[in-house]
Amino acid sequence: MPDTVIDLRSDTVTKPSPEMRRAMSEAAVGDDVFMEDPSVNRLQDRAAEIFGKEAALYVPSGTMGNLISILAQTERGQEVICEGQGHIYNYEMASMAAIAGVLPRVIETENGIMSWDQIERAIRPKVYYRSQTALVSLENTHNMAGGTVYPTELVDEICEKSHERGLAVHLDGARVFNAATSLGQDVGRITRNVDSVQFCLSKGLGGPVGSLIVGGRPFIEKCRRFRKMLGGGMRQAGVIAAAGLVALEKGPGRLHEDHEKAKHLAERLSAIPGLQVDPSKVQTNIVIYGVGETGFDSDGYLKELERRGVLAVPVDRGRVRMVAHLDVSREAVDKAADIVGEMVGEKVR
Ligand code: TLP
Repeated sequence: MPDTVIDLRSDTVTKPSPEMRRAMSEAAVGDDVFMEDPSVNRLQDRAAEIFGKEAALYVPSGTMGNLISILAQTERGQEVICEGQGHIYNYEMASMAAIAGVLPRVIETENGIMSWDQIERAIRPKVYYRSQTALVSLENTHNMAGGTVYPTELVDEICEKSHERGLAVHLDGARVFNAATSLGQDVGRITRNVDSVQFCLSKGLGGPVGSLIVGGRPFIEKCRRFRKMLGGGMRQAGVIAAAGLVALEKGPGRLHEDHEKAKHLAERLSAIPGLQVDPSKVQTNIVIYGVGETGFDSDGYLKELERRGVLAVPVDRGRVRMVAHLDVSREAVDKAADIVGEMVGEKVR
């Protein structure tokens, strides 16, 4: 493998900046299980303020944040409506079933965006011998559909109508700041009507560890108990929260750069014969494209690409994902596109 590797596997691969490292070394800390860590408290207060919600809770990962949000808003034997390509359904170790004891009621879509009509048809009738729908879970941006964005009016409609039916709405907002950037609206607006949000510091925002759950105060207090139950009560977590605070303050303002790099990457890839890429579908920092006509399957394509110094991940047998982030420059994106072009060209020829 060449000396320099261009890592487009995920926006999770970024390393903490010098400013984050400084904040970590200087962080005031305390025991967060006693709720006495000033840095964690500041991070939580700031998150709640930015989202315009009552309270927030720092959790070790997005996966735990989603599970806790489900645990706090469902009972065993109930159902959660979610999308078929969604993270919560495919990449979280079936935790909603294995730990929360709820059944995912899955809606398949092309682009990751569920309509109210689809959701309504998935709601169980209110009869005692049928499992009851408790929660609707949205993903914004939708990762494996290619970083797609929910129109805010649709989120509002889903929330209003779900609430009328007695259902809560959770948002897996791992990349909600990317959604807000793409929409040109602030995160508080686009999440105004959802009951709970999980967002990640460790993705596009560039933080090293953790996510926040944001919502009403009684909900967050319930989440705090479930976090402890799952072993997610951290002690002097201020050391990592301090870096998270830098990510929260500084990260959102530069996400448009990642979106530009992803769009540019998609445009470059679309000029390579054999790849199926539609740059007009790239709304944020994620590019998913087909490699089926190159003569490679995804695994073969990624292995050969890795040998040439570019990393990406598979989506399925015929599609791969590349993600633009803080630690990859526009020049690196161009270089990656050159390498893909050479590799595919040799194969197709
Ligand atoms: N996504 C990761 C992988 O797990 C696929 C990535 O590289 O994109 N919700 C969404 C929408 C996510 O994309 C992820 C991580 C999570 C939740 C989970 O966050 P973590 O990794 O902090 O548990």
